[in-house]
Amino acid sequence: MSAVVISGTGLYQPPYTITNAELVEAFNAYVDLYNAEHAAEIEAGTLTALGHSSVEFIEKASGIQQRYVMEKSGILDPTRMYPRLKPRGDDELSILAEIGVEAAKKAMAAAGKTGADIDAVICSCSNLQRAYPAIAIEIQNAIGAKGYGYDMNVACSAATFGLEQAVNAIKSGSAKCVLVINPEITSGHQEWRDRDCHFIFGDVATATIVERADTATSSEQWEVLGSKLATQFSNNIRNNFGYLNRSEDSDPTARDKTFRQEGRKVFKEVVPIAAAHIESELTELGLAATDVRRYWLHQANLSMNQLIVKRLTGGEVTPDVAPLILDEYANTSSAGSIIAFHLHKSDLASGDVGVICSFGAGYSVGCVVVRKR
Ligand code: CO8
Repeated sequence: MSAVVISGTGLYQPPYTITNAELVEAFNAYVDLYNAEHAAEIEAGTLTALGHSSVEFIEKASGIQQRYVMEKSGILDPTRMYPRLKPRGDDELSILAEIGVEAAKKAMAAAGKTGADIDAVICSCSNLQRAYPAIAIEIQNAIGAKGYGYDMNVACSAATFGLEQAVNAIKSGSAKCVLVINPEITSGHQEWRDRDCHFIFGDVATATIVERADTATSSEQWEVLGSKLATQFSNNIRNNFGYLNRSEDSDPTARDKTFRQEGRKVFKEVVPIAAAHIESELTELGLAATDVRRYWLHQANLSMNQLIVKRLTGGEVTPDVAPLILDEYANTSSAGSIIAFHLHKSDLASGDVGVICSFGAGYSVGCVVVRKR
């Protein structure tokens, strides 16, 4: 059996940025409006006044400086606080497929492939736009790929889980060249009115080409040495939006229908899970954490990533060992570790080993160990 390689990656970056200063200004205007509107209840003690957000808090707690979004005027409108996206007809490419196609084109160019070379498309992300038809099948059609396509969702770990499915499809012979896409329009399901999380997410799309080594022709190839996936149920990151909301007669705009989390608990519980998970996969492959030249980690929180790598290597955690992209992109859910891999892999030498690792809601954790050819 031929080895399996990652032969190309691609990144689509949305057209708008929102800085922390812009975000906080809009959020604080929303808070002032809310508190003024509910002044009587707040005065009577039946409602708690909302507090202002601050740029200093966001930067210190998360490391995030800005985020990219598909549309910003709606998010920054204190009377709205979510994006304004134009509805599209059934005969138009849907927005999630569109950004997936843009990332896919770049990944295919990097891998030296055309749509006709692709025989499986996996769209793996946190926030799928609709129930069916699968976004992956729409993308398969748009790029002229053969074979089959399907959607999957493992929240922030969707990319590494998707990569393992791609590797397995190639190993089993059900595909020869797989396109894995992670289109994330997190702004649609982010709760921009909640101070605890309004700064966390950004929009983006990434794409990865996984194929048999004996068909790969690109100048940069990464052999997949192994991968490991794990899940452990937790309610600490949850979103109850879903197809039964109507039948349950529940309010579609209620707080539980967008992203919510117990951030502190997530931080504390996921750091040891992720570190132990990476270590166990490296051990199975006969590698030590210090043999790893670079860690491309999920991008949720700067301190979280530093702690994970520190636990693993015991050494100093420099951006060279664990590159940071969340300062510019924020948390892009499944796409974060792939953005880090895409932007910070070319300087490594042949033979260097790296780990792509994601972690998040579920809980879910996935790692893919790669070696540059
Ligand atoms: N401005 C000022 N003060 C604030 C703000 C703010 N914006 N937010 C909170 N505070 C206050 C709090 O109220 C609290 O006050 P008090 O001490 O009086 O109670 C104080 O600041 C400290 O708050 P926290 O304890 O919440 O602050 P932390 O230091 O823990 O930082 C973080 C918060 C940054 C959220 C941090 O906990 C964190 O990064 N945790 C890890 C989160 C994580 O990795 N989550 C992964 C989720 S993503 C995922 O799995 C995919 C989901 C699908 C994507 C959906 C897209 C929409």
